[in-house]
Amino acid sequence: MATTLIIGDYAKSSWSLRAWLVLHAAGLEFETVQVALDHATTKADILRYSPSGMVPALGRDGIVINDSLAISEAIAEACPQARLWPADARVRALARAAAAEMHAGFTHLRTQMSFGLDLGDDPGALSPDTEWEIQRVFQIWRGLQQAAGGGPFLCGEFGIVDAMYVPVVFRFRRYGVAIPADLQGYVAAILDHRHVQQWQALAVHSCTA
Ligand SMILES: N[C@@H](CCC(=O)N[C@@H](CS)C(=O)NCC(=O)O)C(=O)O
Repeated sequence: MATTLIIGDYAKSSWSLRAWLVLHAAGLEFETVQVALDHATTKADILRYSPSGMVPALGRDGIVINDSLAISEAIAEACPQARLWPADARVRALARAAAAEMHAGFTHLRTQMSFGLDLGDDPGALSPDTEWEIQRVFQIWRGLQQAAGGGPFLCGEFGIVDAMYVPVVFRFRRYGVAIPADLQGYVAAILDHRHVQQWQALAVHSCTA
């Protein structure tokens, strides 16, 4: 059964990164089709594959699933052995809430601190709303780690909730947001994760090609 993930540029598409990480975490073999963002033809190019005109989209089982969270849920169902959500029902509910909050919210943080893999950019003076959302991310990370009772990731092994927050780790790194001491291990684990590193390598390669 062919599985194809439609993604945007590695250096630009945070939502593509999330879905791509989930497919890798599931151990699935899949092809990628990349559509360049920010071009005059981008919308039309994406619409050839994805009815929403957005990436990521997943072609599998004769259907196209658009949206990173829907893709993640479909993969979690298809690959239960990958344990992409925590086994404990209470921790799973908290992880789902955290993933949903990321997916639907953090608009100030996302607007003021745009996604990128580079370092040392200046976001300007952070608005109070952005400052609040940064603290809210830290609160979510702490809450999950305490509920799950062990790392190295938010709920133990790398799962969907981690994939949802990887682009935030890159945003924090890009703009030099200070990570509280108790969360530095988590950020290091994300940046060391082999698929996170693989995505960064692909971004470098695609920039120089
Ligand atoms: N809620 C969607 C958001 C997807 C999204 O915003 N994708 C951006 C790229 S990261 C996109 O496709 N933009 C279309 C464009 O630039 O024309 C999801 O979770 O997949």
